[in-house]
Amino acid sequence: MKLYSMPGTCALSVHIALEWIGEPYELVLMKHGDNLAPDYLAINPGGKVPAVALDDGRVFTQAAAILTWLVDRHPQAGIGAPVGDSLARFALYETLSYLTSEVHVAFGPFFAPQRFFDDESRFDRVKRKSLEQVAAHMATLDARLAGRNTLFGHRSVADAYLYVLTRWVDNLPGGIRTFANLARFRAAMEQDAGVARALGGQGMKPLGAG
Ligand SMILES: N[C@@H](CCC(=O)N[C@@H](CS)C(=O)NCC(=O)O)C(=O)O
Repeated sequence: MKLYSMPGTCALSVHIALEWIGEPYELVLMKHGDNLAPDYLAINPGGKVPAVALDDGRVFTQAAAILTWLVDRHPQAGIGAPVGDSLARFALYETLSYLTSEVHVAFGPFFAPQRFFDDESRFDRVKRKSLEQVAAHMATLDARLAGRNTLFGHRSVADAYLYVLTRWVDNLPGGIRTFANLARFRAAMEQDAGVARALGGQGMKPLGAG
Protein backbone atom coordinates (compact mmCIF):
# COMPACT_ATOMS: atom_id res chain seq x y z
CA MET A 1 0.00 0.00 0.00
CA LYS A 2 1.03 3.61 -0.53
CA LEU A 3 0.54 6.33 2.07
CA TYR A 4 0.29 9.84 0.65
CA SER A 5 1.43 12.44 3.14
CA MET A 6 2.87 15.91 3.55
CA PRO A 7 5.24 16.69 6.44
CA GLY A 8 3.57 17.97 9.59
CA THR A 9 0.06 17.01 8.56
CA CYS A 10 -2.46 14.67 10.14
CA ALA A 11 -1.25 11.98 7.72
CA LEU A 12 1.62 11.50 10.15
CA SER A 13 -0.86 9.70 12.42
CA VAL A 14 -1.39 7.00 9.78
CA HIS A 15 2.36 6.79 9.23
CA ILE A 16 2.87 6.18 12.97
CA ALA A 17 0.13 3.52 12.99
CA LEU A 18 1.74 1.74 10.02
CA GLU A 19 5.03 1.69 11.89
CA TRP A 20 3.34 0.31 15.00
CA ILE A 21 1.64 -2.54 13.17
CA GLY A 22 4.62 -3.33 10.96
CA GLU A 23 2.58 -3.49 7.75
CA PRO A 24 4.76 -2.84 4.68
CA TYR A 25 4.00 0.46 2.99
CA GLU A 26 5.47 2.92 0.57
CA LEU A 27 5.51 6.54 1.72
CA VAL A 28 4.73 9.11 -0.95
CA LEU A 29 5.89 12.33 0.67
CA MET A 30 4.56 15.37 -1.14
CA LYS A 31 5.33 19.06 -0.70
CA HIS A 32 2.56 21.37 0.46
CA GLY A 33 0.73 22.40 -2.68
CA ASP A 34 1.39 19.12 -4.50
CA ASN A 35 -1.90 17.94 -3.00
CA LEU A 36 -3.72 20.21 -5.45
CA ALA A 37 -1.76 19.09 -8.52
CA PRO A 38 -3.69 17.12 -11.17
CA ASP A 39 -1.79 13.87 -10.60
CA TYR A 40 -2.71 13.81 -6.91
CA LEU A 41 -6.28 14.99 -7.55
CA ALA A 42 -6.62 11.98 -9.86
CA ILE A 43 -5.84 9.80 -6.83
CA ASN A 44 -7.78 11.78 -4.23
CA PRO A 45 -10.15 14.35 -5.74
CA GLY A 46 -10.52 15.87 -2.27
CA GLY A 47 -6.92 17.08 -2.51
CA LYS A 48 -6.13 16.28 1.11
CA VAL A 49 -3.87 13.89 2.95
CA PRO A 50 -3.86 11.24 4.23
CA ALA A 51 -4.79 8.97 1.37
CA VAL A 52 -3.94 5.29 1.28
CA ALA A 53 -3.82 3.59 -2.12
CA LEU A 54 -4.08 -0.19 -2.12
CA ASP A 55 -2.38 -2.39 -4.69
CA ASP A 56 -5.80 -3.26 -6.15
CA GLY A 57 -6.47 0.40 -6.97
CA ARG A 58 -8.80 1.31 -4.11
CA VAL A 59 -8.05 4.62 -2.40
CA PHE A 60 -9.00 5.28 1.21
CA THR A 61 -9.27 8.74 2.74
CA GLN A 62 -10.22 10.28 6.11
CA ALA A 63 -7.73 9.68 8.89
CA ALA A 64 -10.23 8.31 11.42
CA ALA A 65 -11.56 5.75 8.92
CA ILE A 66 -8.08 4.70 7.82
CA LEU A 67 -6.87 4.37 11.41
CA THR A 68 -9.82 2.23 12.50
CA TRP A 69 -9.44 0.10 9.36
CA LEU A 70 -5.79 -0.51 10.30
CA VAL A 71 -6.84 -1.39 13.85
CA ASP A 72 -9.30 -3.97 12.49
CA ARG A 73 -6.74 -5.45 10.08
CA HIS A 74 -4.16 -5.86 12.82
CA PRO A 75 -5.90 -6.75 16.09
CA GLN A 76 -2.66 -8.32 17.35
CA ALA A 77 -1.03 -4.88 17.38
CA GLY A 78 -3.26 -3.79 20.26
CA ILE A 79 -3.49 -0.19 19.10
CA GLY A 80 -7.29 0.08 19.12
CA ALA A 81 -10.05 -1.66 21.00
CA PRO A 82 -10.07 -5.38 21.80
CA VAL A 83 -12.04 -7.43 19.26
CA GLY A 84 -15.64 -7.87 20.41
CA ASP A 85 -15.50 -5.14 23.04
CA SER A 86 -18.15 -2.81 21.65
CA LEU A 87 -17.86 -0.29 24.47
CA ALA A 88 -14.11 0.03 23.94
CA ARG A 89 -14.70 0.39 20.18
CA PHE A 90 -17.26 3.10 20.88
CA ALA A 91 -14.79 4.95 23.10
CA LEU A 92 -12.09 4.78 20.41
CA TYR A 93 -14.43 6.03 17.67
CA GLU A 94 -15.75 8.73 19.98
CA THR A 95 -12.26 10.04 20.69
CA LEU A 96 -11.08 9.80 17.06
CA SER A 97 -14.19 11.64 15.91
CA TYR A 98 -13.61 14.34 18.49
CA LEU A 99 -9.96 14.76 17.48
CA THR A 100 -10.60 14.77 13.73
CA SER A 101 -13.90 16.62 13.48
CA GLU A 102 -13.62 19.10 16.34
CA VAL A 103 -10.03 19.66 17.42
CA HIS A 104 -8.41 19.44 13.97
CA VAL A 105 -11.18 21.57 12.49
CA ALA A 106 -10.66 24.25 15.16
CA PHE A 107 -7.18 24.85 13.72
CA GLY A 108 -8.64 25.49 10.22
CA PRO A 109 -9.11 29.27 10.44
CA PHE A 110 -5.62 29.61 11.95
CA PHE A 111 -3.87 27.73 9.14
CA ALA A 112 -6.08 29.02 6.30
CA PRO A 113 -8.02 32.15 7.34
CA GLN A 114 -8.60 32.98 3.65
CA ARG A 115 -10.95 30.02 3.43
CA PHE A 116 -13.18 31.52 6.11
CA PHE A 117 -12.97 35.28 5.62
CA ASP A 118 -12.39 37.57 2.63
CA ASP A 119 -11.08 40.60 4.46
CA GLU A 120 -7.35 40.07 4.86
CA SER A 121 -7.10 42.90 7.38
CA ARG A 122 -9.15 40.74 9.79
CA PHE A 123 -7.07 37.59 9.49
CA ASP A 124 -5.30 38.23 12.79
CA ARG A 125 -8.65 38.24 14.60
CA VAL A 126 -9.80 35.11 12.79
CA LYS A 127 -6.58 33.35 13.72
CA ARG A 128 -6.88 34.47 17.33
CA LYS A 129 -10.42 33.12 17.56
CA SER A 130 -9.26 29.87 16.05
CA LEU A 131 -6.53 29.49 18.65
CA GLU A 132 -9.02 30.30 21.42
CA GLN A 133 -11.09 27.33 20.28
CA VAL A 134 -8.00 25.17 20.09
CA ALA A 135 -6.92 26.21 23.59
CA ALA A 136 -10.29 25.13 25.02
CA HIS A 137 -9.96 21.72 23.37
CA MET A 138 -6.39 21.36 24.56
CA ALA A 139 -7.42 22.12 28.13
CA THR A 140 -9.94 19.26 27.87
CA LEU A 141 -7.35 16.88 26.47
CA ASP A 142 -4.74 17.99 28.99
CA ALA A 143 -7.12 17.12 31.82
CA ARG A 144 -7.77 13.72 30.26
CA LEU A 145 -4.05 12.96 30.25
CA ALA A 146 -3.54 13.75 33.94
CA GLY A 147 -1.23 11.10 35.35
CA ARG A 148 -0.83 9.12 32.13
CA ASN A 149 0.75 9.29 28.68
CA THR A 150 -1.94 7.51 26.66
CA LEU A 151 -5.59 8.34 26.06
CA PHE A 152 -6.82 4.83 26.86
CA GLY A 153 -4.25 3.47 29.28
CA HIS A 154 -2.45 1.73 26.40
CA ARG A 155 -0.94 2.91 23.12
CA SER A 156 -3.61 3.52 20.48
CA VAL A 157 -4.18 5.17 17.11
CA ALA A 158 -5.88 8.00 19.00
CA ASP A 159 -2.52 8.79 20.61
CA ALA A 160 -0.92 8.87 17.15
CA TYR A 161 -3.49 11.43 16.01
CA LEU A 162 -3.28 13.47 19.21
CA TYR A 163 0.50 13.56 18.85
CA VAL A 164 0.15 15.39 15.51
CA LEU A 165 -2.21 17.93 17.08
CA THR A 166 0.22 18.56 19.96
CA ARG A 167 2.83 19.58 17.40
CA TRP A 168 0.46 22.28 16.13
CA VAL A 169 -0.13 23.56 19.69
CA ASP A 170 3.20 25.39 19.52
CA ASN A 171 1.30 28.03 17.52
CA LEU A 172 -0.61 29.02 20.66
CA PRO A 173 0.70 31.84 22.84
CA GLY A 174 2.70 30.00 25.50
CA GLY A 175 2.95 26.91 23.30
CA ILE A 176 2.69 23.38 24.63
CA ARG A 177 4.10 24.40 28.03
CA THR A 178 0.69 25.81 28.93
CA PHE A 179 -0.51 22.21 28.99
CA ALA A 180 1.81 20.22 31.24
CA ASN A 181 0.20 16.82 30.59
CA LEU A 182 0.15 17.32 26.82
CA ALA A 183 3.78 18.43 26.93
CA ARG A 184 4.73 15.28 28.83
CA PHE A 185 2.63 13.16 26.43
CA ARG A 186 4.36 14.68 23.41
CA ALA A 187 7.82 14.06 24.81
CA ALA A 188 6.86 10.47 25.77
CA MET A 189 5.48 9.75 22.30
CA GLU A 190 8.77 10.88 20.81
CA GLN A 191 10.57 8.21 22.85
CA ASP A 192 8.56 5.58 20.95
CA ALA A 193 10.59 3.85 18.22
CA GLY A 194 7.67 3.80 15.75
CA VAL A 195 7.01 7.51 16.21
CA ALA A 196 10.72 8.21 15.76
CA ARG A 197 10.81 6.20 12.52
CA ALA A 198 7.71 7.97 11.18
CA LEU A 199 9.16 11.39 12.02
CA GLY A 200 12.44 10.46 10.36
CA GLY A 201 10.60 9.20 7.27
CA GLN A 202 8.80 12.52 6.95
CA GLY A 203 11.99 14.52 7.53
CA MET A 204 10.60 15.90 10.79
CA LYS A 205 12.27 16.44 14.13
CA PRO A 206 11.01 15.69 17.64
CA LEU A 207 9.80 18.78 19.47
CA GLY A 208 10.02 17.53 23.06
CA ALA A 209 8.05 19.08 25.92
CA GLY A 210 8.52 22.60 24.60
N1 LIG B 1 -11.10 15.15 7.47
C1 LIG B 1 -9.84 14.88 6.81
C2 LIG B 1 -8.99 16.12 6.88
C3 LIG B 1 -7.76 16.00 6.05
C4 LIG B 1 -7.00 17.30 6.03
O1 LIG B 1 -7.52 18.40 6.30
N2 LIG B 1 -5.72 17.19 5.69
C5 LIG B 1 -4.90 18.36 5.59
C6 LIG B 1 -3.58 18.14 6.28
S1 LIG B 1 -3.77 17.87 8.03
C7 LIG B 1 -4.63 18.66 4.15
O2 LIG B 1 -4.42 17.76 3.35
N3 LIG B 1 -4.65 19.95 3.80
C8 LIG B 1 -4.32 20.39 2.49
C9 LIG B 1 -5.26 21.47 2.03
O3 LIG B 1 -6.24 21.72 2.72
O4 LIG B 1 -4.96 22.02 0.97
C10 LIG B 1 -9.14 13.70 7.50
O5 LIG B 1 -9.35 13.50 8.71
O6 LIG B 1 -8.40 12.96 6.83
